[in-house]
Amino acid sequence: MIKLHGYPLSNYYNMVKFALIEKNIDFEDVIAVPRQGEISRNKSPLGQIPFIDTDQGSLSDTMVILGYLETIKPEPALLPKDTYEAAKVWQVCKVLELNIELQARRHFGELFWGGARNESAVTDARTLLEKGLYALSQLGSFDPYLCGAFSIADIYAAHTFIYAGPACQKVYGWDIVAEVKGLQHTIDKTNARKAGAMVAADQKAALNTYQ
Ligand SMILES: N[C@@H](CCC(=O)N[C@@H](CS)C(=O)NCC(=O)O)C(=O)O
Repeated sequence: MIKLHGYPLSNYYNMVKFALIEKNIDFEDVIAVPRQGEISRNKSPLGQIPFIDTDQGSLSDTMVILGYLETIKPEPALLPKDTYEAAKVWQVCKVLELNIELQARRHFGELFWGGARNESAVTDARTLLEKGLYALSQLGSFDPYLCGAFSIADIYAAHTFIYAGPACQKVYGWDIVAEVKGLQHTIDKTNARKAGAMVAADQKAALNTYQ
């Protein structure tokens, strides 16, 4: 059985958990908190969560894990059957990762731990965020989900904007979700799914435990 390592305040961990639940894949949850030095570098070479144990060994990086899960259990599908349409879902995920999540993450210290503003990130992160939001507007159909049918892109988006939104609000006074027409609606639909509610409940319960 797959073991999922991480903890429910991690948005990346929550993406993988969401997919495992959606795909009805049995898994064992193993709590691992990076700041508590609990990450095996043999299993997760960058020392990051999430990572999974499979029968063949460990795997880390959320997008890699999501692709792996889709391959080992194609149904219920979280990717379009059409190869090109599936590639477009991955393209959206890359934009979310590189231009939204990683840029907003540069402000997480201020958002979560009251750290000083990351002044060197303020301008260049914003430029990349603007590009990312434009790309999402271009790539998404938002009808009814980000890329049409519910997909990995929706899981990625919901658990990117969950922290990226408040971070940009705090630093820039900027509502980045509102910049992309239809995005809030698809995030709400994603969070309203059974898996979304389960992940959110665990995240809420963890708030008191891990901060
Ligand atoms: N590229 C990784 C990023 C995962 C990541 O940044 N995880 C955070 C927790 S949300 C972490 O492990 N941080 C500790 C560290 O980077 O040392 C992925 O897609 O899974």
